[in-house]
Amino acid sequence: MSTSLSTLNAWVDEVANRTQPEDVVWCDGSDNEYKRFIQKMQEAGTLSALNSDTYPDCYLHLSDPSDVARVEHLTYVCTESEIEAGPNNNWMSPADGHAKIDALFDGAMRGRTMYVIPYCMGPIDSPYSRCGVEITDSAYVVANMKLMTRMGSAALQRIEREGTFVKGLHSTGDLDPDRRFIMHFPEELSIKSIGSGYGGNALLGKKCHALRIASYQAHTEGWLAEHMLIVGIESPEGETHYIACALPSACGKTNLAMLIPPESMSGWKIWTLGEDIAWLHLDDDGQLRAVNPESGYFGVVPGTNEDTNKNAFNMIKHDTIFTNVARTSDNEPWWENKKVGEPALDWQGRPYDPANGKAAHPNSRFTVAASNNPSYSELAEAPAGVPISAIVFGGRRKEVAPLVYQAKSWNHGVLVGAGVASETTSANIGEVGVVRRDPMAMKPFCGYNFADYWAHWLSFADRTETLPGIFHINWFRQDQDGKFLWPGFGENLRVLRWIIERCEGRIDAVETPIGFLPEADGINTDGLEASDDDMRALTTIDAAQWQVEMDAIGEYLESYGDRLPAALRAEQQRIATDLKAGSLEKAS
Ligand code: OXD
Ligand code: MN
Repeated sequence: MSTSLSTLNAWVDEVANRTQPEDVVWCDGSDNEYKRFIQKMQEAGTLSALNSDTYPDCYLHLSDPSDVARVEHLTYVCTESEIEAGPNNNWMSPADGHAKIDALFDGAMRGRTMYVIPYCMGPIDSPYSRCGVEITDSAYVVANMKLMTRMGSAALQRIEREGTFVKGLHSTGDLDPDRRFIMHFPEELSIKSIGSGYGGNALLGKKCHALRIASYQAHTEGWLAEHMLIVGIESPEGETHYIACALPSACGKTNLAMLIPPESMSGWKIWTLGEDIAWLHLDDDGQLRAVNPESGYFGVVPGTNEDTNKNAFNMIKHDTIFTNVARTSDNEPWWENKKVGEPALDWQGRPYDPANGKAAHPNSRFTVAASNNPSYSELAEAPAGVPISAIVFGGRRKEVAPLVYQAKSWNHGVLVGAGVASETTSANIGEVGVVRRDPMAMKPFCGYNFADYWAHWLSFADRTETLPGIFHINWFRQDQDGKFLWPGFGENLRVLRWIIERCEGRIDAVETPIGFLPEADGINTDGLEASDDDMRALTTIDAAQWQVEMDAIGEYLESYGDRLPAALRAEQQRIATDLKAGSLEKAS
């Protein structure tokens, strides 16, 4: 296979000249091709089959121990002017970026095969979808791209028709962290990544294309590329609402996207459209609609068990690639909190010894096609996407943020998103457990200046009168003894139900300066262990704590200087002033 598109051929030739591969393979995306890659990796020793009785067609890949997560400090946005990338990104000029990384690509594929992967982000015939081509020297990347994207011949046909595509060049290089860079050139719609074979650093369709490049593109074209799950919630009456929810990495997006209704809500159904990324567009009637650009999941494994996420637990029992999990003596994958089995070998392939730390790496992952998910929504393939009733932001906060609240207006909701903060987790390299600002859960993923991004969000209010309500959730509140106040997981549906009822204007709420909170009996707690005191702590705010929080948000926003939209500053000041005037509560 090659292509009739001369610009694509020319780019493939140019890359081959620079990287000097032994051969070039164009990927067609077929199931047979996937099987050949799996076979080839097993022969090369980079993939091993897991227990074929209990985990049919499941495989394990162990990465280099220095290459286990996204590397935000080595990730750059290379725009002509530094201010366009903004203080939220590492910046290099395009000239310097290309010079630095091209030198590393010189001869990088010598003795290796170079794979050309045409892919489509989003349903293959959706006007909202965008295509790309990834060139890589990693067969593991090709196999993952097959599960995560619509890759191969159909994507190539669309690329040939449209003539435009995002260029993604990837090589594992020598895996030396000192020669590892992930660079984005949004003005050229191109990505260059070297030195890592892991996840978001290497599967370029995901964070690099569908978030960093796409957010930049969305800004110029009038849509939004967001770090959001998309889930359909069907009531016992058969009415389905779709919500898009942004949570920072490893805060439970996968669990929420495939939630299992608790026994107390047995007539309800959950339909998963996406668990990491949403592309949001206004349709001709001014309705916000979402598509998931991906077609598979790259999810955190530890903690997945029959109780926390039965759907995910079952979904990864077949046709799954595991990365950096442990193994049992009968060759099943194992991870912390799996609740069955014992580790025999750890994530580095060594006999398990607790003295070496956890058996599975905390950021170990599964890669699986979305259609494996028992709650997969057929509408995930719908070219027009789904209408969004509510946008939900959230974070991992042991204090301050209540269980749920609703913004008073779109502009207020943009402030709620801009003020998102969360305790860090192992999904990225760096200290774990410190609170960091992560606006719209996009801190590592927004391909341009956050101040311009917030202005873009605010501009949607000028384009339609039917925007969804905006909410904030926090499943992670703790009491003084460190106990979680809310049971989480399936019980989170109780909170989603409150959100839907608010969207439909069916229930009242308590108005506070930070937004609308549930009334005392607003959230159904029948059958829950949560005491009245716990519920009060979860659904009220502490005015003094919130004054500190609002000041912190104000200070953070001001770090964006003159570009900060005045409307956002006005929202922050309004709330800070109301809080200082006393925590007024009134029913609404
Ligand atoms: C992810 C992340 O891998 O957000 O989805 O880090
Ligand atoms: Mn993510």
